[in-house]
Amino acid sequence: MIDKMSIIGVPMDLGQSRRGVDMGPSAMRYAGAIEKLQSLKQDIHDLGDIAIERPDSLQEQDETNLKNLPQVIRANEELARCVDTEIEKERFPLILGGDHSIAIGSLAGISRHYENLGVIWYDAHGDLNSSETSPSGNIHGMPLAVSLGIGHEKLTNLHGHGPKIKPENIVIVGARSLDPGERELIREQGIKVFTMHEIDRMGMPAVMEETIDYLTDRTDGVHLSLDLDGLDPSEAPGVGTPVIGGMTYRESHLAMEMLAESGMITSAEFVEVNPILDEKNKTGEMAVGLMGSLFGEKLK
Ligand code: NNH
Ligand code: MN
Ligand code: MN
Ligand code: MN
Repeated sequence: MIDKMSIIGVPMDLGQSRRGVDMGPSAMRYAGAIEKLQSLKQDIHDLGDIAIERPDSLQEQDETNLKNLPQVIRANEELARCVDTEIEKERFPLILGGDHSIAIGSLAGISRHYENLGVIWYDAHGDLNSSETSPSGNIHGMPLAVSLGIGHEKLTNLHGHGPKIKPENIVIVGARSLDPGERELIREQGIKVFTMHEIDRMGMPAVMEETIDYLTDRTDGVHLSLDLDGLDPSEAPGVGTPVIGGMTYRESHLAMEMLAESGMITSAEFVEVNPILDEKNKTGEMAVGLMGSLFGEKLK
């Protein structure tokens, strides 16, 4: 794994409807993210947070079914530029969200550097909606589809290129809430998905082994996009769209340790931490614990 790391906070809550997830970067910093990473890596640059606009509260929702589209585009353009520059400098970008719409910018910046970028989407949801299929109009339910080239042209072509990724280079882990349009897309495009059913049946070790084997053969870099709502809300309550029946903290920990051993992860983001909905920053602390495992923390 690349040893030099740059941390980029994205205090964005415009990709969904519940306030508070804009404080995610602060919550993870407060839980000791930077200190944890400094204990594991030699060269850490904390680039602080990207400036995010406020939504125009007087503006009517337009007919596109894409909430706060102009602001989401501008924030993601800025993030894409920033991520791109850090990779140019051979630094590992670690992005702290923010709602999951920021994956649009992360992947836009990262994917310029890879022929076959792999993506592990650790999430209760597929985030494969478009304005046509979205039940909510929330852009945080769309970033994976956008990165595949499906959706509004200003999103799919962000940072001047697209599609960013190929369907066969994606693995979704932990899905348990997929909308009808998302299921159709998964079937159509042959996307590899480990739902909670497979995790229960095979166990997390086998799921991660298969994920790692699958991606090793076909990719030249792998981005981990970890949505904290992938974890069970009884353990990680500080998320905007909790779905019961999720992965445990221990399972997630093991998944991160196996990824660390594989050495395959070349960029990562931790998103959807909402401290307003949390219990004493428990979810922020879990995010930091998972970062520790992902970046090689050892128990002995
Ligand atoms: N699928 C729903 C939607 O598109 C919910 C998405 N919410 C998420 N995704 N938190 O990770 O609105
Ligand atoms: Mn330095
Ligand atoms: Mn998500
Ligand atoms: Mn989710």
